[in-house]
Amino acid sequence: TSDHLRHVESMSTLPSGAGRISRLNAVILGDSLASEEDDLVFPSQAFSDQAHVPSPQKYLEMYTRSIQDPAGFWSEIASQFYWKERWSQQVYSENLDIRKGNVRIEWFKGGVTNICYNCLDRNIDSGSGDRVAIYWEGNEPGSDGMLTYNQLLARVCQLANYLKDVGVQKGDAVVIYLPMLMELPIAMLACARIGAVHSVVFAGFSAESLAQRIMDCKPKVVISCNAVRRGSKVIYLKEIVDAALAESAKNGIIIDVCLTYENESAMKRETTKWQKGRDIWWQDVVPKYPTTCAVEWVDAEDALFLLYTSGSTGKPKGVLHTTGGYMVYTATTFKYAFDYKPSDVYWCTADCGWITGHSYVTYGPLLNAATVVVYEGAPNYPNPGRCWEIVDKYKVSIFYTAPTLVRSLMRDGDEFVTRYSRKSLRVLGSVGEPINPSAWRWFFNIVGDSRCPISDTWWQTETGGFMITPLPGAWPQKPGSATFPFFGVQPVIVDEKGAEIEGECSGYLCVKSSWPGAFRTLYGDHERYETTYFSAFPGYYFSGDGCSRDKDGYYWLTGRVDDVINVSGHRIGTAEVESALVSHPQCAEAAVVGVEHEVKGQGIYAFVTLVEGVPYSEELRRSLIMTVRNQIGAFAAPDKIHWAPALPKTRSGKIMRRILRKIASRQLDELGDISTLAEPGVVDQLISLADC
Ligand code: 6R9
Repeated sequence: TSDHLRHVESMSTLPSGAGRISRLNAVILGDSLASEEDDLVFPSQAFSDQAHVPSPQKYLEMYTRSIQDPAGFWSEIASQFYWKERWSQQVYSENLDIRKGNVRIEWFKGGVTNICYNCLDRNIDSGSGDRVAIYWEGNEPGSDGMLTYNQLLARVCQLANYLKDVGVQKGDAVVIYLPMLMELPIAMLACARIGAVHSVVFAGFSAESLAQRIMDCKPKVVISCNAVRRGSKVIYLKEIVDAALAESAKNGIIIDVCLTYENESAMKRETTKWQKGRDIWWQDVVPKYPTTCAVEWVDAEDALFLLYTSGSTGKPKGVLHTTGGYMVYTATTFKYAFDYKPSDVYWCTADCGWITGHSYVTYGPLLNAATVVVYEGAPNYPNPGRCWEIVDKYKVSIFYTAPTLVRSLMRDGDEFVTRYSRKSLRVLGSVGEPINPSAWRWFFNIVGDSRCPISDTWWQTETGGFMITPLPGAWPQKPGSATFPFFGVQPVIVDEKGAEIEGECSGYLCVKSSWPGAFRTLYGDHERYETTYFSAFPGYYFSGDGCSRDKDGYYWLTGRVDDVINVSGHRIGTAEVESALVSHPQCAEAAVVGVEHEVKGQGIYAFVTLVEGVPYSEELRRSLIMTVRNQIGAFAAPDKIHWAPALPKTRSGKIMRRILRKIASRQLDELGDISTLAEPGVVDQLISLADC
């Protein structure tokens, strides 16, 4: 059927690999190998023997079935969940081709279920009630807590009852602006239980960003807390919420209920500013409600959540995921990509404010009755050994994180790692950006003691779950490659004209046909959904990423090909940063590009033209950066402001970002053809100001 299948068929004849790890060490010691691509790292025989998918042959068998008979493959898996009513005859229906009408994806339509019920009640009914659902670790070493599945259900039900009582109904939006407290997954699950649509906003976003999201989805209730400790800092979240609610009220969106958790360790309620009538302390009301709450049964295609993400243009997009397909997909990808077993303890360092926290802190793991570590604090606080201290404390066996953290810990030195045992670890994971081979090797050799496979999972907010990922027992890995597609996923690489390229190649990464976890629309803007994702290459979903495939069929992600920057695994649209900069009264024009950054992957590099007559100054630089922090959040602050008397533009007025990228990365001999510029002299001016 597909090109990929043919590749995989040839892969299944690879030699089986126990003992090949020594070859990896040879690379580190400096022996040169033909190329990075030839560097294979095999799982140990013992690992493969116990794995869900123990061999390339088994992968091939399951993958082939998933492509040839998606309906059969996925409905068998879906049957393991509880459905109040089974889905209709037709397991899925889709149209991904805008030339044939509106883009539409539906899975398990007509099926009636509830994802909270499947995470909690179903697992409790099958004997997991006393299993630990969440180990919570506070920012300060020594502060911790835990909830069993029974206790988690009780907490979720209390909040669900409260939300119903204040008028939240099926289909209503609820905005959640919380740090990594247990209350964050509790709030998500409580919404899901009553059919409300949660929209979690990462608690690092500014008041303006929060307000923008509130105004877009118009929630019935906002759930937050007064403050949080992160590392040695205290962040006063309630002040940010107050400012956001004031801003949205100015625009006619009035929020009646702001449920606020008193995070005592960071701030006492007495010192928290309060708006009587609107603000309610969580602790004063929620515990009074019954610990059981009837489930709101929903259609598989009813909305589960909205999550805003950055695009290359305009304001953030509300990515909408529905219930049934997302449930089946997150649970299944979690199980296979991490080779999850009931004896595992799982820790994902992502915040629930991002998709990784939705799919792989909350839903995927809990659907598998897993024990999840939720960590409130900064990963290097009070020192760079904290992660491994936590791993040893809870006997974490699956550790899932981002390359940026790996690189930053790598810089801090091996001794912070090696002083801890880490012997509970058996699978490592990486997400958010391509992991460079040297970080991969450090993660593998030092953190994992050369015995834990790394699942480098490529996916997106839009895809709901893993798309290209190692299955750790099945495949030899190549450091830096996300390896092969997950079951049911048909990646294709296309050229500029949208023609599929076969074999060894590089181009734009697209996906053919749908998978259960795919997003269904952009909230309130289906047209933008179609134009952003389905019109560049008609017939395919376009990811926005570049990708190459090597001679063995391995996929290598090469980063965004649109105007999205990936800073520490966070997606930031250049347009958003530019619009924040130009809102500064002294900024006339701004152009933002990504540059390579040793720890963050990419850094934000901003070219700024000032209003006529305004002089450059250190103070102004700081004030411009402050403006971006206030409008988006600290994580989007530019790393560099480059004063630009003018920007290089074509005669039609288009900013030539290609040239700006080269200047930003100081590749001055690769500027290429600048003769099409309206004023070629601009380039020399910019170069002369590079280090001012
Ligand atoms: C899950 C998540 C999506 C973008 C995506 C790509 C990059 C994520 C990656 C990766 C290479 C990986 N990305 N995982 N690139 N290898 N394993 O991060 O979602 O925040 O929507 O970002 O992140 O560029 O397009 P999201």
